[in-house]
Amino acid sequence: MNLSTQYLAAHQGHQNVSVPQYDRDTTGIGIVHIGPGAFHRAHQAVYTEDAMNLSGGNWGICGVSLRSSTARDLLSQQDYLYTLAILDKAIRYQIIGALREVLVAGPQSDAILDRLSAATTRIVSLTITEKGYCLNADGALDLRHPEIAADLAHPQQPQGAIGFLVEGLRLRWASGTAAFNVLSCDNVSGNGDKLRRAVLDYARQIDAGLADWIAEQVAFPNSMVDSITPKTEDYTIATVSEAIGAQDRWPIQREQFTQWVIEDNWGGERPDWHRVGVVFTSNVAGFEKAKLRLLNCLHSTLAYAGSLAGFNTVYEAASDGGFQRFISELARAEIIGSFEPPQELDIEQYSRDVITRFLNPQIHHLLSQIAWDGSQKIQMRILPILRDNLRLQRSTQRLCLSLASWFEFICQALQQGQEIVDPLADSFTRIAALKSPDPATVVQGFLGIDSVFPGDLAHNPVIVAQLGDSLAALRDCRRRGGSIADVLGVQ
Ligand code: CS2
Repeated sequence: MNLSTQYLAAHQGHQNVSVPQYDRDTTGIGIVHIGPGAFHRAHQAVYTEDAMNLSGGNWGICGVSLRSSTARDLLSQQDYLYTLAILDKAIRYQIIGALREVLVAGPQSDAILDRLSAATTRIVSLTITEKGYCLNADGALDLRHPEIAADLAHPQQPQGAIGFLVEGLRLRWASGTAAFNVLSCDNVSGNGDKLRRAVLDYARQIDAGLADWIAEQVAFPNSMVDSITPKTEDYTIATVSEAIGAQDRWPIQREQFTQWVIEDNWGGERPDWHRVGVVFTSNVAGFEKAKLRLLNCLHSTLAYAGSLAGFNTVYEAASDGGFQRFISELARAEIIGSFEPPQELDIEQYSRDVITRFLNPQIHHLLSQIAWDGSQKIQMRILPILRDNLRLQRSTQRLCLSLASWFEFICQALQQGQEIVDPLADSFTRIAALKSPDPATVVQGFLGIDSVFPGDLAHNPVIVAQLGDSLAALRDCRRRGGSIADVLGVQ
């Protein structure tokens, strides 16, 4: 039996498989989500599902895929239902019905614009990853970015997220339809503020009046999102389909922990997210810094240093004594204290809880997945901490070792001709310095990438020296066949 609407009726009340409690057939679409990948389907869509289970409402989701048709091709065969497997001591399964359709940019761009301009659409949310914002190192829209330049040349046939947002809003402006609100759900600090600035910069290139209308009418709340969501693997499909008694072509697996903090600075309709655990607050910044710095920075550290040490998953790397001590020390000595945490957060406990989450044996989280897009992620996860620690005259040694492990990760991939998943992959191959045997030359090669490293860091003598020493130590360790724990300084 395939997972389908028919399955739901047969499984109402199944003890280990929960199903939608609202009538999907009479529930309208109220949200367009750009980037319906694993994280969206494990996080925002689940909060929306839970809100509709409790309070109903026309909050069905239209997913918009900008590049791949996989989500549509697989999920359309099962009425867009999918299983969320919550991997805790006891695994729990929830069939999610909130996603109602997926449209693919290009062949279905007209339908996407129809959905974006429909009055029934009140929220447009996004998980397009750091690179989807097309920002430069200063956090402003890069008007020369190929995607932005292409959309500005043909603004009514957009291909990118920013282009679709602005064209959708332009159509509403032109037809006198109220604006939708925009909710960024990416690991980008000040994600709503940055997206608002990018959308206004883009709109101003088209029509100043449109930009003014957007500035006045559209809210772009900041938000922090969190739930460890490893990508779906073949065994996930097999075990979930077995557990629910139906073939699910694309289930999602996730840890039990989930958190969504949204800035409470907007009116307009929204699902009853506040009734299902979403926190609305004026201080999102503290929560997002805690998460980006105490979870994502440690994730990236394990992704690069752990891969260099031969580990494959977060669990393997975090279970290694030397690595566990290093990331705990990194958090204690160089991350906690680099920012003002929310008053309601016990930051030391939060930091310990993050490492406990990394040690969940049920979660098979590949370091290679976390390693993607390093040139974008380090700008959100490592560089801001370096800047704050320099300003506060705090230690930066461990952070530089983390950053140097990314350098070495890229250098080894270049040497071995391995695929590098990063928007700057081609640029790396063209920077001769990255192939140098001299660590200081390699460091200069990376720091010279001005779309990643702003001048204040790239020319800071302390940072340059610490990066050079760290890279030299990593390479010396590799030459000696030693343990990277020696380099991490914690046996
Ligand atoms: C991870 C994040 O892939 C990555 O870069 O660090 O996806 C991480 O799993 C989530 O932010 C956790 O909320």
